[in-house]
Amino acid sequence: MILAYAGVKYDDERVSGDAWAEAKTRSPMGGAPFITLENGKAYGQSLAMARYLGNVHGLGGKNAEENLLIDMVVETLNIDLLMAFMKQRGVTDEEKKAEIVKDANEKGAQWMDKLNKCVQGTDTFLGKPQTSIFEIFNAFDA
Ligand SMILES: N[C@@H](CCC(=O)N[C@@H](CS)C(=O)NCC(=O)O)C(=O)O
Repeated sequence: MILAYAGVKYDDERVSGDAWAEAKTRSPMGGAPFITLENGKAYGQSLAMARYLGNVHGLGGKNAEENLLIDMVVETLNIDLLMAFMKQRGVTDEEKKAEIVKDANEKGAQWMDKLNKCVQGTDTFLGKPQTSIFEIFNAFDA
């Protein structure tokens, strides 16, 4: 999405089955996603890749404090919120599962509200003043 947003040419390799078994051997951590740069070196970890591509294509913060704010938002959504929903993995009791989802939704709403307050008045996100976290999250989730 970062490369598409930045208008950069890239190969989007989507694999499954035997093709994934082969691609896995090229992944530095053995998982997906991973990126192979023009110099042939491959790197993994989605957030590290996003941070790198954001910095390379002018979507990073303008200074260390802006990067701190960006990382705070990204880690809240992509680690804490994701983990809250992931807790339902392997849970077979439907009632317990519903409880986990309810808890994750409640936490998510609280965190979104807090993050929205933190970005008000900043122009850090996609260069737009006061762009709502909800807009960004919804755009990436679409
Ligand atoms: N923290 C890593 C997680 C990577 C990960 O768990 N990838 C899974 C898919 S979501 C994977 O490659 N599973 C298949 C495998 O390990 O063979 C990231 O954000 O990139």
